[in-house]
Amino acid sequence: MAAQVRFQQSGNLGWITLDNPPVNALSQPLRAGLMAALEQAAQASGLDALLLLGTGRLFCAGADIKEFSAPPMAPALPDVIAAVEAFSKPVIAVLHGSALGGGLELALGAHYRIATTGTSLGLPEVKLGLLPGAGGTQRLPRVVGVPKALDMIVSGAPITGEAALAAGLVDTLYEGDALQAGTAYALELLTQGGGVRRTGERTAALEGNDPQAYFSEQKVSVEKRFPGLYSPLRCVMAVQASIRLPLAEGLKRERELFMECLQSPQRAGLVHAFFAEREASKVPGVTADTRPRSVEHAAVVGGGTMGVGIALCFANAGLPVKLLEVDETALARALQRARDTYAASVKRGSLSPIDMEQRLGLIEGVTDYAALAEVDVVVEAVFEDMAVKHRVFETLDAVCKPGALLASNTSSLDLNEIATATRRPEDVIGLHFFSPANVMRLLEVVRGARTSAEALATGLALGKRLKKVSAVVGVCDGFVGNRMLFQYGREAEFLLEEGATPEQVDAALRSFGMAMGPFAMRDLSGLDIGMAIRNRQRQQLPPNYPLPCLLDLLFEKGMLGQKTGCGFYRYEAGARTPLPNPELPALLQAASRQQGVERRALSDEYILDRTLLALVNEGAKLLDEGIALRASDIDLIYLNGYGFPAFRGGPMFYADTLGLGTVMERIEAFHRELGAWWEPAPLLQRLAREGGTFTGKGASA
Ligand code: T1G
Repeated sequence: MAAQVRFQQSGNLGWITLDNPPVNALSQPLRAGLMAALEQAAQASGLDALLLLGTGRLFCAGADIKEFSAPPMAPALPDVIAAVEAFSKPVIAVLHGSALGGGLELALGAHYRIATTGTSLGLPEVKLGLLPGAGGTQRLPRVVGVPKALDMIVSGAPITGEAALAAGLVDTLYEGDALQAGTAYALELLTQGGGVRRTGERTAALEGNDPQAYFSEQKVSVEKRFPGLYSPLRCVMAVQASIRLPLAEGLKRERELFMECLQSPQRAGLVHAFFAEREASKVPGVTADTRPRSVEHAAVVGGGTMGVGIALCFANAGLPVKLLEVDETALARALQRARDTYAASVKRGSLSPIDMEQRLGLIEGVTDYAALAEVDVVVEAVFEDMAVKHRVFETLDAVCKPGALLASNTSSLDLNEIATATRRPEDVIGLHFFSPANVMRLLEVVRGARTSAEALATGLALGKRLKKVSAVVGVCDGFVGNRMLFQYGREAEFLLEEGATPEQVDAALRSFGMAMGPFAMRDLSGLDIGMAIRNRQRQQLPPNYPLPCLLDLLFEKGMLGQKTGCGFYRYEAGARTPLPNPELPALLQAASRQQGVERRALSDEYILDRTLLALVNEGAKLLDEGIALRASDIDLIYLNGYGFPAFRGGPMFYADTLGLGTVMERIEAFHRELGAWWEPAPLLQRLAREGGTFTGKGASA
């Protein structure tokens, strides 16, 4: 349905309604409609007050993000908001659901604001690599004061209606119908002689602070909180203008800074990440008519680190969950782990003791499979061994009710093989959580060859309920995330045998924006895990696919990473800070000799290409094989499960910003130099030849 804006009047009261499903985004037609409706209202006779309302489930989600890569189209949102503020009669914004970004800026142009308790009010532009570009950095400080405004703008975090009332951002809270509440408020306002109250005529307060010193501190703090990010600092600079300049000048300064952010490649990456998260929920074969099954009771088989983490996910979502272990001793250990995990959150202040007990009350320890007979979903999280998983699924198949979703948390074993242990392969799915499962947002939903659309829809709905970011993947060794990680980790290790040090490789990737370098990450997860995978690969790989030998040398010395105090790095007892491992230089030399490689100096750029393009090439192969549905799903997986910097958009988006012709040249050079591992993916070859991109966005995205 086309976007539309309606002006209506009853007696001395008028109201303008935004109607642009699904979120009343302020697209060009909606902005033009608003200007026309304001003109109508100005001409209306006998009008004493004007309401602004949004149809549907929320007031307004802000500017239309889809318009950012197109040239700006009049009327610009700041001009629309200026027209609202200049209106000759009191304008009241009646908020519900969400008032975000330009939606809240529109409400700030109104003279009064009322909201329901649960309304979410925020300026999340910084999460898109932007800053509020329609007056938010100038008007919000004038309403709630500089410190509160700065906190909201730099964090991008929304506040509730109640918090907004306390901050003075809304004038009152209401319940029930927005139009009725707005009408009642307007009539009461007029009775009390309330008139226009223009935000722009107020001053931004910074009580008791020396502005120069305050903003200098804020800039330092923001640089520390958001290293490498472009827009947070500009948010501070824009808010600073609100106390130095009158509104008109401040808006000009805001616009300059907004345009700088809009042109930044970081905005392109972050906007891509925003849409990637929403695109991932669109899965072939799963339509709006595919009804997910109801999930009210869950179970987890296996009370190890992952099993307990998964059980906490269910408890955190308010779902009762049975946690099954083999015997009382193992069960007691698992339940204690759950309690300790929550206790750590209470200690940090992120969970109340009452909530802790309430959530623990949802976790019931059991040792008999019969207790799982009525649950709606079971997640198996036992040892990564096919025989063990077969036994578990045979038992679940015998015990669980028809229609129960039987999920495996396996990180790389063949889900189709696991499904053969049951008579209901259509109900078998993979739910690959990432450790720690109760913290990491990513969930790979693994679609088996015979997984039904309904089971898949149920898995996706469950992921949303657990507040996970889900991506559907096909069955292969390592699915999407880990299969790409194998390539990345192997290349990083080869670089150590060719001349680099762990410190250099990790620093290069951290400066690129990775949350953690590959060697610090492997010390954290434990080198024994990598060794088990390496041994399996050795048995499977043809001879022209060489493997590094350094890991074996470390493993032979019992250097398994943090768990033994020493791996690629050394760790003081009880500490996690990576320190140089004094024995490593000799091991690097030994590995180079064993591989017959002459050590040489490697540049950071070379290190980045060897590691990041290994991700890109494997991602392209996963797309070729249909294991990943779309490039943005791969990006979503890497942003939410592997610490890839969101402002880069993800490995596939990053490749697009380099240009696939350039990427192809570099990979072909590696192929010539390094052999079979660097065979360019067919999709990459085709796109590079055709001048295409993985994500449909080029460098100028
Ligand atoms: N523009 C365009 N499309 C949007 C949109 C937006 N602002 N917000 C949501 N959508 C689409 C989304 O892609 C999805 O599409 C559908 O709406 C439902 O969204 C000048 C420059 C409001 C909390 O950052 O946070 O204002 O997949 O699945 O879970 O200063 O949407 O159906 O095709 O997320 O109920 C600032 C972004 C913009 C808010 C609702 N505003 N949106 O969540 O639904 S920049 C934001 C959200 C700006 C000004 C600046 C959420 C939501 P599809 P959904 P939801």
